[in-house]
Amino acid sequence: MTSDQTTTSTADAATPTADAVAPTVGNADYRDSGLTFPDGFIFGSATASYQIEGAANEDGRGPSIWDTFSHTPGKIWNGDTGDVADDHYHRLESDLDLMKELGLEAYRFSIAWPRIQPTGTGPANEKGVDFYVRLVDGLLERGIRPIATLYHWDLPQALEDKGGWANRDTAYAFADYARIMGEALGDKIVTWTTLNEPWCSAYLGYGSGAHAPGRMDGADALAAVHHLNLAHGLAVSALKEVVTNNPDFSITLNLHVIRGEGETGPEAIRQIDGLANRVFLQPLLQGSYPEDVLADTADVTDWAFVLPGDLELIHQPLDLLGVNYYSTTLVRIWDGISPRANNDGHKDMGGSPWPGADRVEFLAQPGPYTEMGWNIEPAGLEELLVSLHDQYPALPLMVTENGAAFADTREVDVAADGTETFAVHDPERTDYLQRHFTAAHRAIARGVDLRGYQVWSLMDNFEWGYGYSKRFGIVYVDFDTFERTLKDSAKWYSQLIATRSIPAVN
Ligand code: IFM
Repeated sequence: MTSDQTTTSTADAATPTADAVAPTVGNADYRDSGLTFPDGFIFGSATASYQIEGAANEDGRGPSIWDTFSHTPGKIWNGDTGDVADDHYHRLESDLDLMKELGLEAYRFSIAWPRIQPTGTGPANEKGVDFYVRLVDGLLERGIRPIATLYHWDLPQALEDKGGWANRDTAYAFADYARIMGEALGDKIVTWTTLNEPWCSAYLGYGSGAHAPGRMDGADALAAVHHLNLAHGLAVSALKEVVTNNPDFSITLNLHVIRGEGETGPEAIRQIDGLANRVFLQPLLQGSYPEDVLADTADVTDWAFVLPGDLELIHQPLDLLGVNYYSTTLVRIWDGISPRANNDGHKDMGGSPWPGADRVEFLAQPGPYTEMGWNIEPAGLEELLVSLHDQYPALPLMVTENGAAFADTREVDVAADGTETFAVHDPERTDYLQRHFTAAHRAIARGVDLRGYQVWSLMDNFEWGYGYSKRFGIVYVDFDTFERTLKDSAKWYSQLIATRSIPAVN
């Protein structure tokens, strides 16, 4: 396999992956306009509770691992926290109006578990539940489809104190919480997502230490992988017992599109594909763990936390798979001579997010890059969607996150009549979105059952370890006044939604 051959990251280890998908055609070709999306394709935007809500100590909300982590010196850029974030909790009605103004057909939000159960177990906090009832009712009144995620990383701190996701009990607590939310919102939610990006929860939270709770232990990270998978299965079962409206049940994964360099590329791809992709896809969709991952990680853990019957619990029928895509990954096996790059696109806090794959080296990739330093590669999205469809043809897909951070600034535009308005000119983000919507359209043209696309993110927000320094929103937030301003990319997206056709970029 040569360095310019590519593979998508989702194939079964037993299947040769390198040529599963036609080689990419490059970024330059991903700038079409005029492509029309099929009827029923759902255009929306996404956020997450800790990143936007604020009101961290209000109405009975308990502390989450992100409250603890963000208040720990040295963990977050500039010492930022989610205490206030976008103040969305207090601006719910005007934010809902903004979504309506944009023409969103769906809104993907997450529910803060510690608002519902302040210590992670026990009865529901009615004020917390009420916030999400108001949110969902507000969406439905405006004709916007609610896509609810139960867990986007804000674990109640009290559960972390008992071991967090490395403790099996957390999976059962999660199912109880899912049941509470199913009872509260069950006839109103059309798509339930159990977990957002369990890769991040497990490996960044318990392996590298870049995310809350900031632990650095490979065995704990792998235990967390399993308990998150188990939590998903138990939560789907719990929801099915209580909801009445036949919704879609889903999970969202940040699957890695992995390319290999040189002769060792295929082996490095196999290892990272196993840890990043197959360790989730295979139990969820086939009811087993990949044998090669168990072997690769045998020095880290014996996987004794997988109990008889667990895989049947995990392997629940899925109606939809959520796909979050931003960039690609380039790997090879470290030859022991060049300095090892530990940069896999996330903050380096000292631990490894790749237990058992110590010899895999992550290489810099050709640009252009977003403000995160992530390479812009729309071909990767098409490859990923096509590859998933090839492997799981009956499984509908949705892009549940895609977007980009750029260094936006708000300006005052003066019209011919002297009227002054705020504006944010973000041509790089519009260009990024145009290329990735084109990639999604191409995937549909190649037969992929792609049901929709949720742009990350509706508004600038708390970008985890990077605090407020990275702006992913299509809506600009002034973090002093909390005033919202539509960026040019938001206006472009509105036009796309209104016409269902990719607009040209001016
Ligand atoms: O902001 C995050 C989001 O919470 C999860 N997916 C990736 C985004 C950008 O880093």
